[in-house]
Amino acid sequence: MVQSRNGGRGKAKASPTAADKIQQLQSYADEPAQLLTTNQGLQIPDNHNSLKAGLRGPTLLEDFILREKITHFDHERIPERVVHARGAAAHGHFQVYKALSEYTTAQFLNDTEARTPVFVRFSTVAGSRGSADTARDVRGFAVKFYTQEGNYDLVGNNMPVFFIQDAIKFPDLIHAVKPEPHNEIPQAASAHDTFWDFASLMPETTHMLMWAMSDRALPRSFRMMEGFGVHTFRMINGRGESHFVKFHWKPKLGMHGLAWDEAQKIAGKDADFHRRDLWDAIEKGNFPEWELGLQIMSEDKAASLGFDVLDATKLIPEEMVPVVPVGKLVLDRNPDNYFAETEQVAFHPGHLVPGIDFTSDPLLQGRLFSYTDTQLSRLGGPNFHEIPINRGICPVHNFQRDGMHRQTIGRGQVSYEPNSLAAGAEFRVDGGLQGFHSQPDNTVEPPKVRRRSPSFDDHFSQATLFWNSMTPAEKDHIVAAFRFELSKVATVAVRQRMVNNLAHVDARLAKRVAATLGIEPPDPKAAMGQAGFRNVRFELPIEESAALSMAPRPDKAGIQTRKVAILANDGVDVVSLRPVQQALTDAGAECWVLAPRLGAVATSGGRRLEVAATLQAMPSVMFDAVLVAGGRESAEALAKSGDAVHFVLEAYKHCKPVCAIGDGVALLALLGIQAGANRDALGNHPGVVLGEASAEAGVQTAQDFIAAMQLHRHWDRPDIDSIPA
Ligand code: HDD
Repeated sequence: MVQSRNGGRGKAKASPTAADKIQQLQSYADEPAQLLTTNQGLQIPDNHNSLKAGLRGPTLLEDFILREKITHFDHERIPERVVHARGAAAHGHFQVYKALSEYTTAQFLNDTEARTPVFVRFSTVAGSRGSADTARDVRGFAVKFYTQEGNYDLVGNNMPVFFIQDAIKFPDLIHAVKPEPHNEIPQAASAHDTFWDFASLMPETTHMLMWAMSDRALPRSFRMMEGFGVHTFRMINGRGESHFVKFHWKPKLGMHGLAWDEAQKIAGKDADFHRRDLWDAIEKGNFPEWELGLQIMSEDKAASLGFDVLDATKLIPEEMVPVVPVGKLVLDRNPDNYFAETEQVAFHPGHLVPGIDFTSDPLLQGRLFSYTDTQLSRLGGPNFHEIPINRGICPVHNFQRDGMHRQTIGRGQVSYEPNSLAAGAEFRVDGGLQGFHSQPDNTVEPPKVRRRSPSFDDHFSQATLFWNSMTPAEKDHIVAAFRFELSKVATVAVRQRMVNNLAHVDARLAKRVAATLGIEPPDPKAAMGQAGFRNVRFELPIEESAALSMAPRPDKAGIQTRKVAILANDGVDVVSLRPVQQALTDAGAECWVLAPRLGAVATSGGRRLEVAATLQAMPSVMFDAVLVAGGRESAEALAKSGDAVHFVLEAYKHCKPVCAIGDGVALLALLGIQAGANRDALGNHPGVVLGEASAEAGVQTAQDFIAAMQLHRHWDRPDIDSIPA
């Protein structure tokens, strides 16, 4: 007897391809353009009228067509994920550059020919399924590899550390950050009393709080953020040798963030901002890519780092153990159906393949229980692995049976092992398998204890490392974020306790945060008196780590897929605009002509320039850069339009590259952008490009604008608070 979770659909092959998974999924897809039927296959005669006792009479209970339809509708919701409820996902593949046999037996990390199919789901953590994408939050980065040896899930985040050290605190953490239980306010926001109450009483959260208050919590796009496995895992090679490993995903498009004011506005203007961005990029063939990087170290090396690698509030600085690129992840296909795929996909850090193993990290250990458990209530029973998106593409055989929604038809008399009655189809156990539980030191130290290891006691040194690694602009953003969040905390004592803790990260940080909160200056000694506070700092050999900063650097990928708004009105000069627009398009940017109305605007040469969207429908927060086209009449009309003025000022305030051509420059001057204020020490306006109104000047204007766009944002723009937008 052979039970297969492939359900007879698709055979296991030596090296599965992305096509295998697609084929498997498509065998479940419905056929288009068919006659409507009931679930029993009966053709539906009329889908507009229920069966009634007379034309104006009551509906009859016997109308089983009505009842079936309504009943199904009544039950079409399932519980949303208790965390990470809001997400977006895509299919793709992973390919390793070079066999990693020195470290792992995992087939998908050894076969350089294999394009392992993957399904990747990105998410926010705190908000519910209908919340906005751009909330200040951690982002989930969960990857399911459908390997020939079974499914492997790398269930990570876009930050390399976590708030807590032991899974037993996870329900408390999540209850504190979720909307408060008495009034269910606020949605998808940590800026409220219960979160900061908990955080301030749990100093182990401090390092992660620094990340959560940084621009990492406001990604410009899922495509432009890093991912991390967070925990230290193990890799086991063919000789049974174990190495510790940390997983990193490095985005091809570089790392970029939004301004906080911008993120909040996007939440209202386009709550699906990240979801749409991922979907559109894939539809247009701009397939997002990440490199998988590994920090691999021997257990001796790990023991010499000076902190405990089993503590998930610690990262391993890249200066101490370099990240080695080992393979590439490409997302190239959108799901066919959100519910069937993105909603029903079930990840689990314990879905491992031989050659990759977990460690005793107490946060990870708790996760190993939680994920299967949560699927039972979310997906309605123990057979969620049979849902198409969760099925492996290798055969599955075992004697588990029955349960809600079981689909596999187990054949024969036998559902136990060992047996002698299965007539040649008995399932065997391969005693030669390497990997799980085979690592050399898989022993436990007696006695049982319910205590934290003293090696987990340092809660501040890596928070300080993070702070020290930030640029001045990044530090400003972190201070502003703490101020914003804590200003929403009504309880003064919570605000005070939090800045007292921050004084142990950096005295200036704490002082700056405290300055606008109506509280006493930070008192580090008061923090030390609190329960749970450990006055311990382990020595780190470095004071800063460049890899922690998101400081703008010109991207290798240039300006691909960046969105540029071109503001125009009747009288626009397309002669000077065209070469710039062409160069931007050639460099991979998307140009949108915006005007106060749809259709077209009249050019100064008497032609038509097609308009892509109105200024009102696509406000500045939807774009990465702004170009004010030339043409006197156009520039004057834009200057009179409150929407256009606000558009440019807002983009400028959000530190986006701004370019003006010819008469468009006058608009910038009018807004004060070209006047005395907001200049840097060299007298320049960072990221502002002024172009002359001629076709010849276009090449230079485009070059300068592209260079400004490669930096993505000009966070060092001076006096930005003075901009009224
Ligand atoms: Fe978790 C979902 C990532 C700690 C319990 N988690 C979930 C998802 C991601 C993470 C990306 C969404 C997966 C998806 O898209 O379906 N979680 C993390 C990371 C953690 C972490 C990186 C720390 C390093 N999680 C964590 C702990 C617990 C959980 C300590 C419980 C003890 N997480 C869950 C869960 C979820 C989940 C309740 C909700 C939905 C699901 O699992 O499938 O089991």
